Amino acid sequence: MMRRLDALNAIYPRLDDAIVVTIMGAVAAELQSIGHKPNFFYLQHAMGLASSMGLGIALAKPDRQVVVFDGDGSILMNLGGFTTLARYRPRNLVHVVFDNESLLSVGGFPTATSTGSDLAGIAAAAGVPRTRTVRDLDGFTTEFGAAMRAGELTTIVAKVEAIGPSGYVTDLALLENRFEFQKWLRQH
Ligand SMILES: Cc1ncc(C[n+]2csc(CCOP(=O)(O)OP(=O)(O)O)c2C)c(N)n1
Repeated sequence: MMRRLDALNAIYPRLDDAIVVTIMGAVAAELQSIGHKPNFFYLQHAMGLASSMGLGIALAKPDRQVVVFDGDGSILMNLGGFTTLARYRPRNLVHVVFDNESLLSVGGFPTATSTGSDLAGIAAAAGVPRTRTVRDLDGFTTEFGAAMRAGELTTIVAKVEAIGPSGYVTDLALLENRFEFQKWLRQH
C-alpha cells in the first residue's frame, strides 16, 4: 500500500506551474509540510467541493494545468460533481482522489469505499473520459505524469493508507491563502 505523503512527494516538482486545489484536513497539511506555494489553495469547510472549484478554474484558465487533490469522503458528498465535470470535461484538469476508505481527518470513520463502492467506476459511468485506479507509488507516479500530458479530463483514484499528519492546523490562515491565491491567478 502507498502513503499519501509519499505520493505527494513523488509528484511535488510537477506542481510548480499548475494550479492546485486540495480538500481540507490531512492532505492540505501534508502538502503544506512538503512546501506551500502561492499557486496552492486549500479549500476549507466546503467539504466535497474541491473538484467543483477546480472545474471552474480549469474552464476559466484553459491554458493552465489544474490539479485537484480530493478525498473519498469528500467526493462521496459530491458525486453529482462527477457529472458536471464530465459535461464540461476540461482538458486541463487532473482530479486525484486519495482513497483511504475513511474520514481520516475527523477520526477515521469508514466510508463507502471500504464496503466496495468504486469511485473510478462511478466517475467513468458519469462520463469522465479517463479514469484510473492505482495502488502503489510507481503506478501513481506513472499515471499522474500521463494524465498531466494527456490533454483529457482524468480522475485518478489512488488507494492509500489511512494515516496522516499528527495535526491538521497549519500556520497559513484561510484568508491569507485566499488573497495570495487570487492574486497569483490574476497574474498568471
Ligand atoms: C459539510 C461538512 N461535513 C463535515 C465536515 C467535517 N469534515 C472535515 S474533513 C472530513 C473528512 C474528510 O474525509 P476525506 O475526504 O476522506 O479525507 P481524509 O480526511 O480521509 O483525508 C469531515 C467529515 C465538513 N468540514 N463539512
